Amino acid sequence: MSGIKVAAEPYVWPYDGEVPASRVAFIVIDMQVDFCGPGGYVDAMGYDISLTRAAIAPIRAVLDVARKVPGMTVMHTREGHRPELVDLPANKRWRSTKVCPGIGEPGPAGRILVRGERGWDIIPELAPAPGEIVIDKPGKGSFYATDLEHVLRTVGITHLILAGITTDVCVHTTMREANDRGFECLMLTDATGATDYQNHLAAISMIGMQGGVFGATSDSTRLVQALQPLARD
Ligand code: C5J
Repeated sequence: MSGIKVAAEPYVWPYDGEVPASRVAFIVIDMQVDFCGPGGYVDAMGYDISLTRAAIAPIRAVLDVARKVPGMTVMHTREGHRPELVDLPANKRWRSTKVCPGIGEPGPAGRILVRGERGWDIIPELAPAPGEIVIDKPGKGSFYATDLEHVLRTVGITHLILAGITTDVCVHTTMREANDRGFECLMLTDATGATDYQNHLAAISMIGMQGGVFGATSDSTRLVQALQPLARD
């Protein structure tokens, strides 16, 4: 086998047969302290961070092999705002204060979702390797107000494999944005996680509708199996 082909639902991914690794990006979304670390935003809001932390080991397993596949791109995203909060829409700010602490306010890991603060950092276990692309975004989707699409098209990426948190918010929004732009998407169900497990399951179920309305879903084990024959030490 010379390309990537993954057992998935509701179809073997991708739709167009085997895709060369050089046209595939593995995108790890928002694995930041604020979303899965102790003292981060999600923790401060009172959610159970074991649900978002469940994605860490599966992502790590994929990273270990994806980094050895010649030509495959690994990318990371971070949600966060400028320290002056000039890119924080008033409605997002207002809503966040309903479940305190609000975005921009001090929390145990620094100002919530503010660029440069400890909580905004990607967790050390999944830190970007030298040369991996990091996209900073002010919203939930990774395409909005970023150069992600420009970078993907410039590098020649046509297929995206999505992991990270949270399944129902930033991962789903990014998958929908990517799908509308013609990128062929695969989301990994065990390498994602939500603050509410039922929402995680619902987000997976939505992808499978209409023959794969946003793409397909698989898991880290099946992706690693598909990548291993292409990996080089
Ligand atoms: C959220 C995200 N859930 N990364 N952000 O607010 O999904």
